[in-house]
Amino acid sequence: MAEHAAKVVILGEGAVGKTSLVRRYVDKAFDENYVATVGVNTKNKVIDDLDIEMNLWDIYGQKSISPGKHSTHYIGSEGAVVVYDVVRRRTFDTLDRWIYELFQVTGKIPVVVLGNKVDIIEDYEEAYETVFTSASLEEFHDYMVEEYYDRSIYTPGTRFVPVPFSELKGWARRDNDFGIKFPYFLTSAKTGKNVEKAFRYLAKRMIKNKIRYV
Ligand SMILES: Nc1nc2c(ncn2[C@@H]2O[C@H](COP(=O)(O)OP(=O)(O)O)[C@@H](O)[C@H]2O)c(=O)[nH]1
Ligand SMILES: [Mg+2]
Repeated sequence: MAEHAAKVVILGEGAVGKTSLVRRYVDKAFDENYVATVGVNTKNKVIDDLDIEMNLWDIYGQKSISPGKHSTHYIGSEGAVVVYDVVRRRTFDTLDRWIYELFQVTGKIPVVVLGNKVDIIEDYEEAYETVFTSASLEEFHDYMVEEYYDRSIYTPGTRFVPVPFSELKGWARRDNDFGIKFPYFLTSAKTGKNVEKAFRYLAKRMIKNKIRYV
């Protein structure tokens, strides 16, 4: 038995990669096929050297947030991973609402914010030998439609608008509704980039938080 045990909820809009991030972290695997989560899946992960067992609650993604719908699943959470999709701005714009809904139930608890699917941007930059921030929005959108509409990861009609890193930084440092500096990571469940690091960071914050209140 680990010394610490903590419930962690994974939040964010549908198809941002919540299930994939947990799968990458716990099972070291990735699947490009999108299967919407039904109900809630939980997985345990022990970090031996931190002596903590995290009980990860992967809550079903849906098209958009509807207040109160998830609240019962938040009860008892000691930390949260809040995820958006770096190529769909809409999923970034609702971060405040997800966190607000969470904090209503749990009070302020440690949160890490993940801008997921950063591999898509890296692939784009490699293909065009440019940075996506210098691409026109139309060019980026056309690229995404060309590359991704025939895969199951996005439904046809999806609007692709990338979120610049500077905006994530600005939101996490000051432009959020909570007056909190949120730690943030750009991740890829596909390549594994920063996934381990992000969960580990959250684990450390939760341990600190617990010790403070014991
Ligand atoms: N390229 C890429 N695709 C991803 C990544 N994470 C998730 N996906 C894909 O995005 C879709 C939705 O992922 P899923 O984990 O089911 O999202 P959830 O609804 O938030 O649980 C699936 O097709 C995944 O394969 C990522 O980091 N990179
Ligand atoms: Mg899911």
